[in-house]
Amino acid sequence: MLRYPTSQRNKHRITLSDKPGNGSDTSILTKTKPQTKKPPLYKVIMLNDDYTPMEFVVRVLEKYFQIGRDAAVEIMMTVHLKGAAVVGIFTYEVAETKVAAVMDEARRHEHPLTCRMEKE
Ligand code: TYC
Repeated sequence: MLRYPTSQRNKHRITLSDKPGNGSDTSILTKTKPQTKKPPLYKVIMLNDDYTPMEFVVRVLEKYFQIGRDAAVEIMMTVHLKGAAVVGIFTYEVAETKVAAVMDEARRHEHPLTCRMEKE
């Protein structure tokens, strides 16, 4: 059995013996790992279609993803030629908001433009 040296033992143990009405030495083992958990990330993926105008896609990329004109044209062309491209990586709520905004803008202009989110 692997044991910590006496000085390290019970380092992460919180004793509740001073709790009123509790004369026992009840204790809780806490996590040793530092709490630096990163949130899960989601890719936002733009999909190609045959009808959405190229200029509309470029404008959407500029407006909702803060992508500059040249990069937006490049990403749009990647989608057009390859069928799809990742346009950004975000936390769940941000990705969900961007997908909804793009889909809504497309719907309002009656374009079939679609984008999805996918867990990294
Ligand atoms: N394929 C479209 C066209 O030829 C352009 C396009 C690009 C559409 C990217 C969607 O996500 C897209 N007009």
